[in-house]
Amino acid sequence: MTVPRSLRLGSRSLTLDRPRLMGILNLTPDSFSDGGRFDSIASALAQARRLRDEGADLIDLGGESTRPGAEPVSLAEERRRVLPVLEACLAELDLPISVDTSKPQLMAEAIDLGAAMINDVNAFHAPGAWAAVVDHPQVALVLMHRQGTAQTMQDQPRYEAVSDEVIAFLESRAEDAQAQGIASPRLVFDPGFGFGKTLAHNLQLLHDMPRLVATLGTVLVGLSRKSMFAHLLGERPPEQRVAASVQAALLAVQGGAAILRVHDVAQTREALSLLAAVEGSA
Ligand code: HH2
Repeated sequence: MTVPRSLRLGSRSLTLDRPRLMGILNLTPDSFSDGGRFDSIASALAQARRLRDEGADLIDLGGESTRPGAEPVSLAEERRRVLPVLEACLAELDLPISVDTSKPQLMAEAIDLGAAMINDVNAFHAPGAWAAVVDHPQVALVLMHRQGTAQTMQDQPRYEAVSDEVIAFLESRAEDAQAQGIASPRLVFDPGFGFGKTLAHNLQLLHDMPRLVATLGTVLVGLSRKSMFAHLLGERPPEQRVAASVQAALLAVQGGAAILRVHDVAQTREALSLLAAVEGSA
Protein backbone atom coordinates (compact mmCIF):
# COMPACT_ATOMS: atom_id res chain seq x y z
CA MET A 1 0.00 0.00 0.00
CA THR A 2 1.44 3.39 -1.00
CA VAL A 3 0.79 6.09 1.56
CA PRO A 4 -1.26 8.90 -0.04
CA ARG A 5 0.56 12.23 -0.20
CA SER A 6 -2.42 14.20 1.02
CA LEU A 7 -5.76 13.87 2.75
CA ARG A 8 -8.86 15.77 1.78
CA LEU A 9 -10.35 17.54 4.80
CA GLY A 10 -13.48 19.41 3.78
CA SER A 11 -12.53 22.32 1.55
CA ARG A 12 -8.84 21.86 2.36
CA SER A 13 -6.18 19.34 1.53
CA LEU A 14 -3.65 18.31 4.17
CA THR A 15 -0.35 17.22 2.67
CA LEU A 16 1.14 14.25 4.46
CA ASP A 17 4.74 14.99 3.56
CA ARG A 18 5.37 15.61 7.28
CA PRO A 19 3.69 14.38 10.46
CA ARG A 20 0.48 16.20 11.31
CA LEU A 21 -0.96 17.04 14.72
CA MET A 22 -4.56 16.59 15.74
CA GLY A 23 -5.23 18.56 18.94
CA ILE A 24 -7.66 16.92 21.38
CA LEU A 25 -10.58 18.93 22.76
CA ASN A 26 -12.88 16.90 24.99
CA LEU A 27 -16.23 18.49 25.82
CA THR A 28 -16.99 15.92 28.48
CA PRO A 29 -17.19 16.01 32.27
CA ASP A 30 -15.33 12.68 32.57
CA SER A 31 -12.52 12.32 30.02
CA PHE A 32 -9.47 10.78 31.64
CA SER A 33 -7.17 13.75 31.03
CA ASP A 34 -9.09 16.95 30.25
CA GLY A 35 -12.59 16.01 31.50
CA GLY A 36 -14.62 18.93 32.88
CA ARG A 37 -12.18 21.61 31.78
CA PHE A 38 -14.04 22.89 28.73
CA ASP A 39 -17.68 22.95 29.72
CA SER A 40 -18.66 26.28 28.18
CA ILE A 41 -18.44 27.39 24.57
CA ALA A 42 -16.07 30.19 25.58
CA SER A 43 -13.64 27.91 27.43
CA ALA A 44 -13.74 25.32 24.64
CA LEU A 45 -13.09 27.96 22.01
CA ALA A 46 -10.22 29.40 24.02
CA GLN A 47 -8.65 25.94 24.20
CA ALA A 48 -9.20 25.41 20.46
CA ARG A 49 -7.40 28.69 19.76
CA ARG A 50 -4.57 27.63 22.02
CA LEU A 51 -4.22 24.28 20.23
CA ARG A 52 -4.16 26.13 16.90
CA ASP A 53 -1.57 28.63 18.11
CA GLU A 54 0.60 25.78 19.39
CA GLY A 55 0.62 24.27 15.90
CA ALA A 56 -2.31 21.87 15.58
CA ASP A 57 -3.18 21.01 11.98
CA LEU A 58 -6.70 20.01 12.96
CA ILE A 59 -8.79 19.70 16.11
CA ASP A 60 -10.77 16.68 17.31
CA LEU A 61 -13.94 17.47 19.28
CA GLY A 62 -15.31 14.71 21.51
CA GLY A 63 -18.54 14.62 23.50
CA GLU A 64 -18.36 11.12 24.97
CA SER A 65 -15.50 9.70 27.01
CA THR A 66 -14.16 6.35 25.83
CA ARG A 67 -12.03 5.71 28.91
CA PRO A 68 -12.40 2.24 30.49
CA GLY A 69 -15.59 2.12 32.55
CA ALA A 70 -17.08 5.32 31.05
CA GLU A 71 -20.89 5.51 30.94
CA PRO A 72 -22.53 5.84 27.51
CA VAL A 73 -23.95 9.26 26.68
CA SER A 74 -27.34 9.90 25.00
CA LEU A 75 -27.53 11.39 21.53
CA ALA A 76 -29.24 14.49 22.93
CA GLU A 77 -26.46 15.09 25.44
CA GLU A 78 -23.66 14.44 22.96
CA ARG A 79 -25.28 16.85 20.46
CA ARG A 80 -25.62 19.47 23.19
CA ARG A 81 -21.94 19.17 24.06
CA VAL A 82 -20.49 19.02 20.56
CA LEU A 83 -22.57 20.96 18.02
CA PRO A 84 -22.40 24.50 19.48
CA VAL A 85 -18.62 24.22 19.92
CA LEU A 86 -18.25 22.82 16.41
CA GLU A 87 -20.17 25.82 15.04
CA ALA A 88 -18.09 28.26 17.07
CA CYS A 89 -14.80 26.65 15.98
CA LEU A 90 -15.82 26.64 12.32
CA ALA A 91 -16.81 30.30 12.53
CA GLU A 92 -13.68 31.46 14.35
CA LEU A 93 -10.77 29.21 13.44
CA ASP A 94 -9.29 28.63 10.05
CA LEU A 95 -8.68 24.94 10.76
CA PRO A 96 -10.29 21.65 9.79
CA ILE A 97 -12.40 20.19 12.59
CA SER A 98 -12.88 16.49 13.30
CA VAL A 99 -15.71 15.09 15.40
CA ASP A 100 -15.04 12.03 17.56
CA THR A 101 -18.33 10.13 17.63
CA SER A 102 -19.86 6.73 16.98
CA LYS A 103 -23.42 8.00 16.54
CA PRO A 104 -24.58 8.19 12.90
CA GLN A 105 -27.01 11.03 13.52
CA LEU A 106 -24.34 13.18 15.09
CA MET A 107 -21.95 12.30 12.23
CA ALA A 108 -24.55 13.55 9.73
CA GLU A 109 -25.30 16.75 11.63
CA ALA A 110 -21.60 17.50 12.16
CA ILE A 111 -20.93 17.05 8.43
CA ASP A 112 -23.84 19.35 7.57
CA LEU A 113 -22.31 22.03 9.78
CA GLY A 114 -18.90 21.63 8.11
CA ALA A 115 -16.87 18.99 9.97
CA ALA A 116 -13.96 17.84 7.81
CA MET A 117 -13.37 14.48 9.48
CA ILE A 118 -15.32 11.91 11.47
CA ASN A 119 -13.27 9.93 13.97
CA ASP A 120 -15.08 6.78 15.07
CA VAL A 121 -13.52 4.58 17.76
CA ASN A 122 -16.06 1.92 16.71
CA ALA A 123 -14.91 1.97 13.07
CA PHE A 124 -18.39 2.83 11.71
CA HIS A 125 -19.99 -0.31 13.10
CA ALA A 126 -23.25 1.31 14.26
CA PRO A 127 -26.19 0.70 11.92
CA GLY A 128 -26.43 3.70 9.60
CA ALA A 129 -22.84 4.88 10.17
CA TRP A 130 -21.62 4.31 6.60
CA ALA A 131 -24.85 5.80 5.25
CA ALA A 132 -24.25 8.97 7.28
CA VAL A 133 -20.90 9.59 5.61
CA VAL A 134 -21.04 7.95 2.17
CA ASP A 135 -22.35 10.96 0.22
CA HIS A 136 -19.72 13.34 1.55
CA PRO A 137 -16.49 12.53 -0.30
CA GLN A 138 -14.80 15.62 1.15
CA VAL A 139 -14.95 14.20 4.68
CA ALA A 140 -12.09 11.99 5.91
CA LEU A 141 -12.90 9.00 8.13
CA VAL A 142 -10.84 7.56 10.98
CA LEU A 143 -11.43 3.84 11.54
CA MET A 144 -10.11 2.65 14.89
CA HIS A 145 -9.54 -0.88 16.18
CA ARG A 146 -10.80 -1.86 19.60
CA GLN A 147 -11.53 -5.05 21.46
CA GLY A 148 -14.64 -4.90 23.67
CA THR A 149 -16.64 -1.91 24.87
CA ALA A 150 -15.68 0.87 27.30
CA GLN A 151 -17.12 -1.30 30.07
CA THR A 152 -15.24 -4.50 29.17
CA MET A 153 -12.20 -3.60 27.10
CA GLN A 154 -9.55 -3.70 29.81
CA ASP A 155 -10.90 -6.87 31.51
CA GLN A 156 -8.51 -9.34 29.92
CA PRO A 157 -7.68 -8.44 26.37
CA ARG A 158 -6.31 -11.40 24.41
CA TYR A 159 -4.78 -11.79 20.98
CA GLU A 160 -2.87 -14.55 19.21
CA ALA A 161 -0.82 -11.90 17.39
CA VAL A 162 -1.99 -8.39 18.13
CA SER A 163 -0.62 -6.56 15.07
CA ASP A 164 -1.87 -9.20 12.61
CA GLU A 165 -5.33 -9.07 14.17
CA VAL A 166 -5.47 -5.28 14.22
CA ILE A 167 -4.39 -5.13 10.57
CA ALA A 168 -6.89 -7.83 9.54
CA PHE A 169 -9.71 -6.02 11.36
CA LEU A 170 -8.92 -2.65 9.79
CA GLU A 171 -8.54 -4.18 6.33
CA SER A 172 -11.92 -5.82 6.67
CA ARG A 173 -13.51 -2.51 7.75
CA ALA A 174 -11.90 -0.85 4.71
CA GLU A 175 -13.38 -3.55 2.44
CA ASP A 176 -16.75 -2.93 4.04
CA ALA A 177 -16.37 0.81 3.43
CA GLN A 178 -15.47 0.22 -0.20
CA ALA A 179 -18.44 -2.12 -0.65
CA GLN A 180 -20.63 0.77 0.56
CA GLY A 181 -19.13 3.08 -2.05
CA ILE A 182 -16.62 4.89 0.16
CA ALA A 183 -13.37 5.66 -1.66
CA SER A 184 -10.23 4.40 0.07
CA PRO A 185 -8.29 7.73 -0.01
CA ARG A 186 -10.82 8.99 2.56
CA LEU A 187 -9.78 6.35 5.09
CA VAL A 188 -7.35 6.82 7.98
CA PHE A 189 -6.48 3.81 10.15
CA ASP A 190 -5.84 3.74 13.88
CA PRO A 191 -4.63 0.71 15.86
CA GLY A 192 -6.44 2.04 18.94
CA PHE A 193 -3.77 2.22 21.64
CA GLY A 194 -5.30 1.34 25.01
CA PHE A 195 -8.60 0.11 23.60
CA GLY A 196 -8.69 -3.51 24.74
CA LYS A 197 -4.91 -3.79 24.90
CA THR A 198 -2.40 -4.59 27.62
CA LEU A 199 0.89 -2.71 27.93
CA ALA A 200 2.57 -5.54 25.99
CA HIS A 201 0.00 -5.25 23.17
CA ASN A 202 0.49 -1.47 22.98
CA LEU A 203 4.27 -1.83 22.85
CA GLN A 204 4.05 -4.50 20.18
CA LEU A 205 1.86 -2.25 18.03
CA LEU A 206 4.29 0.63 18.42
CA HIS A 207 7.14 -1.67 17.48
CA ASP A 208 5.25 -2.91 14.42
CA MET A 209 4.27 0.59 13.21
CA PRO A 210 6.28 0.26 9.94
CA ARG A 211 4.29 -2.89 9.09
CA LEU A 212 0.97 -1.25 9.96
CA VAL A 213 1.81 1.72 7.75
CA ALA A 214 3.10 -0.46 4.90
CA THR A 215 -0.12 -2.51 4.95
CA LEU A 216 -2.78 0.05 5.79
CA GLY A 217 -1.57 3.40 4.38
CA THR A 218 -2.45 6.54 6.33
CA VAL A 219 -2.15 5.77 10.05
CA LEU A 220 -3.25 7.98 12.96
CA VAL A 221 -2.11 7.19 16.49
CA GLY A 222 -3.57 8.23 19.83
CA LEU A 223 -0.96 7.59 22.49
CA SER A 224 -1.27 10.87 24.35
CA ARG A 225 -1.15 10.62 28.15
CA LYS A 226 -2.57 7.08 28.08
CA SER A 227 -2.37 4.78 31.08
CA MET A 228 0.16 2.56 29.28
CA PHE A 229 2.78 5.12 30.37
CA ALA A 230 1.73 4.80 34.01
CA HIS A 231 1.94 1.01 33.69
CA LEU A 232 5.39 1.25 32.13
CA LEU A 233 6.96 4.00 34.23
CA GLY A 234 5.05 3.91 37.52
CA GLU A 235 1.66 5.27 38.55
CA ARG A 236 1.25 8.94 37.78
CA PRO A 237 -1.60 11.26 36.77
CA PRO A 238 -2.15 12.03 33.06
CA GLU A 239 -0.40 15.43 33.19
CA GLN A 240 2.80 13.68 34.28
CA ARG A 241 2.79 11.42 31.22
CA VAL A 242 3.66 14.16 28.74
CA ALA A 243 7.37 13.40 28.24
CA ALA A 244 6.68 9.71 27.62
CA SER A 245 3.80 10.60 25.28
CA VAL A 246 6.05 12.85 23.22
CA GLN A 247 8.74 10.15 23.01
CA ALA A 248 6.16 7.58 21.93
CA ALA A 249 4.80 10.00 19.33
CA LEU A 250 8.29 10.34 17.87
CA LEU A 251 8.68 6.56 17.73
CA ALA A 252 5.34 6.32 15.92
CA VAL A 253 6.43 8.97 13.42
CA GLN A 254 9.73 7.18 12.84
CA GLY A 255 7.61 4.11 12.08
CA GLY A 256 5.66 6.10 9.49
CA ALA A 257 2.56 7.31 11.38
CA ALA A 258 0.99 10.25 9.54
CA ILE A 259 -1.18 11.92 12.18
CA LEU A 260 -0.69 12.18 15.95
CA ARG A 261 -3.74 12.75 18.18
CA VAL A 262 -2.34 14.68 21.15
CA HIS A 263 -3.24 16.81 24.14
CA ASP A 264 0.19 18.50 24.25
CA VAL A 265 0.52 20.13 20.86
CA ALA A 266 3.37 22.54 21.68
CA GLN A 267 5.64 19.88 23.20
CA THR A 268 4.97 17.41 20.40
CA ARG A 269 5.52 20.11 17.75
CA GLU A 270 8.93 20.95 19.26
CA ALA A 271 10.01 17.33 19.30
CA LEU A 272 8.92 16.92 15.68
CA SER A 273 10.92 20.02 14.73
CA LEU A 274 14.01 18.50 16.30
CA LEU A 275 13.45 15.21 14.48
CA ALA A 276 12.95 17.03 11.15
CA ALA A 277 16.11 19.07 11.72
CA VAL A 278 18.17 15.95 12.46
CA GLU A 279 16.75 14.13 9.46
CA GLY A 280 17.37 17.21 7.29
CA SER A 281 21.04 17.30 8.27
CA ALA A 282 21.65 13.74 7.04
N1 HH2 B 1 -8.36 7.82 22.14
C1 HH2 B 1 -9.32 8.41 22.87
C2 HH2 B 1 -10.44 8.98 22.27
N2 HH2 B 1 -10.59 8.96 20.93
N3 HH2 B 1 -9.75 8.37 18.79
C3 HH2 B 1 -8.82 7.79 18.05
N4 HH2 B 1 -8.94 7.76 16.71
N5 HH2 B 1 -7.70 7.20 18.61
C4 HH2 B 1 -7.51 7.18 19.95
O1 HH2 B 1 -6.50 6.60 20.40
C5 HH2 B 1 -8.49 7.79 20.78
C6 HH2 B 1 -9.63 8.38 20.16
C7 HH2 B 1 -9.15 8.47 24.35
O2 HH2 B 1 -8.48 9.62 24.74
P1 HH2 B 1 -9.18 10.98 25.23
O3 HH2 B 1 -10.06 11.54 24.17
O4 HH2 B 1 -8.13 11.90 25.71
O5 HH2 B 1 -10.03 10.56 26.50
P2 HH2 B 1 -11.56 10.17 26.72
O6 HH2 B 1 -11.90 9.06 25.80
O7 HH2 B 1 -11.62 9.80 28.17
O8 HH2 B 1 -12.40 11.37 26.39
